[in-house]
Amino acid sequence: MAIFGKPPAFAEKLHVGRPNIGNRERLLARINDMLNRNWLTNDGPYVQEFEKQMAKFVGVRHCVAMCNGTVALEIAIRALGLNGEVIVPSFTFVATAHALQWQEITPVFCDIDPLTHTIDTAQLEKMITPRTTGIIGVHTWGRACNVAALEAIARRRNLQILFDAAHAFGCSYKGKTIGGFGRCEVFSFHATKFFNTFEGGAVLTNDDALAEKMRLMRNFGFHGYDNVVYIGTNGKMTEVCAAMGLTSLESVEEFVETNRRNFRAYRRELDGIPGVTLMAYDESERANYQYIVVEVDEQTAGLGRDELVRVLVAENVLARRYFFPGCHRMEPYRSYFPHAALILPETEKLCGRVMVLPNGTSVDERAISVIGQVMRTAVSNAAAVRARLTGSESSLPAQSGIATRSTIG
Ligand code: T4K
Repeated sequence: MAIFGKPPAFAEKLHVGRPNIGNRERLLARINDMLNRNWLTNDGPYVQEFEKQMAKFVGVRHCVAMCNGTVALEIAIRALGLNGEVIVPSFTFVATAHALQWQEITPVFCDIDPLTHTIDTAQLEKMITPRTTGIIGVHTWGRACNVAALEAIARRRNLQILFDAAHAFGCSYKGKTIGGFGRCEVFSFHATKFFNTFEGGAVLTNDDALAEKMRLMRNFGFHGYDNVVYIGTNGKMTEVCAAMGLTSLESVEEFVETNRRNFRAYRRELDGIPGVTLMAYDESERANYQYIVVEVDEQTAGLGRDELVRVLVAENVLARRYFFPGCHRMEPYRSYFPHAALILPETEKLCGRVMVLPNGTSVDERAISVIGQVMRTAVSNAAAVRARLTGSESSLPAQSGIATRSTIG
């Protein structure tokens, strides 16, 4: 093992979130056409085509393409008129919370169900106050949250409900493609997503008026040349991003198939490693299998998640601790709600156990087999690994974004 001075298992770094690139010739041909047309952004023909195809793929009336998932969330939140407090899970990428706080709306952090990693609907009900105006459910890892329960609560308590579906493109809930639930759903097409438009995002909705409002808001609120009717921003998707999106769409089934094959290989390779559990996907639903999510039980494995991540990083496998340490432990939320951890026990537990392994077209079954062997060997030799790591803090390669719990507080 590399931590004992051997060469790393991989000469090149293996990343979580390596982009999938579709057919390069098709993409370059589209970019050439775009340059010939001299139309680069502002609701160009590729964006319009992308929106049409996306709406059809998901089976909703409207797709409003945006420059990224975060701005798409911000625009959806503003268009729905949210204010005061909005309930979100703390176990999510910080963009979900920031999209609210950016508009001076307070994200109220709710715990998760430890089995699904999505918002705990029982706790959520108790967090509703007179200031609450909405709920953002997050389909974490592409596995749908309890949409039926959330929609029922929203109806009963007169709240707006939208979904952060950043991970869930191509996934289903009760057999229906994610994208059409709640008032609207927000996708991210960032480079690290299995389906990407370089940077990009979209809001999907069946609500005609809401779609129209978001279209205006993403273009500074302009309605016609000289007439501004809303506070708006620049949320437009560019033509080159839409060209990438159209090209990615042509390969989407292939990307899913690669992810699924890799997921099954991981399932084989990690099987029976004590204390190491691979998150399952519900085979009765459609999934994109993007995230290879592993939980580490330190008692059983003899090693904690952070130790296992360090072992993998030394082998050039850049496993990530998504979503460590939880939004409630990041600024400004940590200062706003210093005691939030007390009501987020499951989030706290998961943030200390979870890691994500590389997937997508840049890994294959051979690489996965080696990753599995590294993890199995580490756990089989837990005591020696721990002793080595304890004695050699500074000799391990650093990974950006890796900090220990004690440095976070
Ligand atoms: N809601 C949720 C639930 C989300 O997960 C996200 C984004 C959003 C909302 C917001 O959507 P966007 O505004 O991003 O569209 C990454 C992504 O930047 C972010 O999109 C994603 N979630 C999040 C889960 O992961 P980082 O900070 O971990 O990215 P970074 O730069 O460390 O990249 C990850 C790995 O990918 C690296 O090891 C290198 C590799 N990589 C990355 C890029 C950009 C490449 O190999 N090539 C590349 O071009 O956030």
